[in-house]
Amino acid sequence: DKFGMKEALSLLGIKSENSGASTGKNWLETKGEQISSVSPVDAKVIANVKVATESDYNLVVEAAQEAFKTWRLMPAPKRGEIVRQVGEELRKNKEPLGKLVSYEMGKSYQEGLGEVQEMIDICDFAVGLSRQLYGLTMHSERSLHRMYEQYHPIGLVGIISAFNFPVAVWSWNSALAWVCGDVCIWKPSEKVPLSAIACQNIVQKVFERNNVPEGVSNVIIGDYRIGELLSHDKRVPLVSATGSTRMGKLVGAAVGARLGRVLLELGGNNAIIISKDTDLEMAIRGALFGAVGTAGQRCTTTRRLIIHESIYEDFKNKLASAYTQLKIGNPLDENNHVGPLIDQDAVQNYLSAIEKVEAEGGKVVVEGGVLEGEEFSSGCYVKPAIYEAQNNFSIVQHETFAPILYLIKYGDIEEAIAIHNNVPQGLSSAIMTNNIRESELFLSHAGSDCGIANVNIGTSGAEIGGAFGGEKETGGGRESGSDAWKVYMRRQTNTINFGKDLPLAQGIKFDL
Ligand code: UN1
Repeated sequence: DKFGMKEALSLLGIKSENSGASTGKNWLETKGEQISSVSPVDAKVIANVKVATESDYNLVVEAAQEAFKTWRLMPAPKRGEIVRQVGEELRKNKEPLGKLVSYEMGKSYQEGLGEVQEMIDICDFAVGLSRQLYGLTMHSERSLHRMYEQYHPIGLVGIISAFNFPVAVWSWNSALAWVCGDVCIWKPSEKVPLSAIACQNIVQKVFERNNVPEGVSNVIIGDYRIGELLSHDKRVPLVSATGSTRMGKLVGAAVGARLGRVLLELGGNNAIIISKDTDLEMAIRGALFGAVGTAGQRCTTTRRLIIHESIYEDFKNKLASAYTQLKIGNPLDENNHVGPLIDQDAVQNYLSAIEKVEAEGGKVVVEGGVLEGEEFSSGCYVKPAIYEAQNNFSIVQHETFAPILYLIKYGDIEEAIAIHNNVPQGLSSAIMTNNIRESELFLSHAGSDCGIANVNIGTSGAEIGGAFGGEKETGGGRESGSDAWKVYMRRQTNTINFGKDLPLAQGIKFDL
């Protein structure tokens, strides 16, 4: 236990056997099967969880419905004050929670800490927001009338989160939803249940001090069946789902069929255009972190580099030599850059993508492979790989959640942008250039079609202050900063007559 994991688990209230459903202080006697959280770092069982059944799910939804009746009546700035305290509690728990995220998910400890920092930041953001949540005032066309709009809480918010950001993505949703007056039901990925249990325990400390009722923060652990229950449930007006495009299409269809609201944050196929007018050192660093950070398991991971032909060979060689410096191994050891993939299935997907790119005619630049030896005994450690490819290869059009980077050559900037946009996904994008014509074109309406477009920054590592999400098969949703809060509220237009007549709008006369 040289990384102090036992202590971290005990600080976070993780036991060896855990319940898979909670309404706050209350952890239910869940009736489902027992699952184990196995660390991809060393294949050890961290702890067990008894997952939730449909009847457990219903108990949670009923508690949430009850809680909403009182939570929505608390003034928003008071809810903000409670979220402020959640941020404080997260600051106190940053190291143990970052460590658990690193151990349970496999990302580096630094990235685990970074993820908790995103949670702290969104809490700060939500506190300020709690005194805003602005609607507009309009001028009525009728005399002695007033017209304005209000944002009211929408109700129960289902949050389906992915394994790769086990804690931050939930907090982007829950911190905003809470200040908006909503109550949350969180279905974390069953690959990382303990990180969710830890978050619930942290929040509960604050909620208990502030007499927040049971049912404002709920966790429900289980497989896709819990996601299906949430998606079909009319009692849940908003479902926010982060994960694969395949999952998002199912959630979107089910919620759409009942005309509920979705916030979808799905796959990316993010590229960086490397112009001939680029600062090579900066471009290499941006591409390197984007492609191998979190072992290629961010939705914002750089998957394609579109490189100008005049610098192509030079860039390729420099990047390949940077790859030889990468240290792969236990992510809790701060000397390592790249940890394991989440599980054996992910390793299989990685291997099959390599097979496919080779079969389609891709040329290897940096060879991949699964690492062997004692340090890698979980079988989840893979070498980041680089291939020269064509954008229209079917494997290049597809998001493989692993560190495989495709290099594509271009001639002029219009061609680069066309290649860039020619994928089904539209999350994050970047151009590395010192040429203002190119960068402005890239950011223009004829440029990148993604929800995020950066200049001289890689594709990953977005700040929480902006709206996060993307277009096309990425699902169209926006989470986190800017005015993303609006999706968690229902808008009401109010018109008030304070005169003695009843004039009709549009000048209609209706006299008896
Ligand atoms: C994700 O991979 O689902 O922009 C979220 C980033 C992080 C969030 C990624 N701030 O890379």
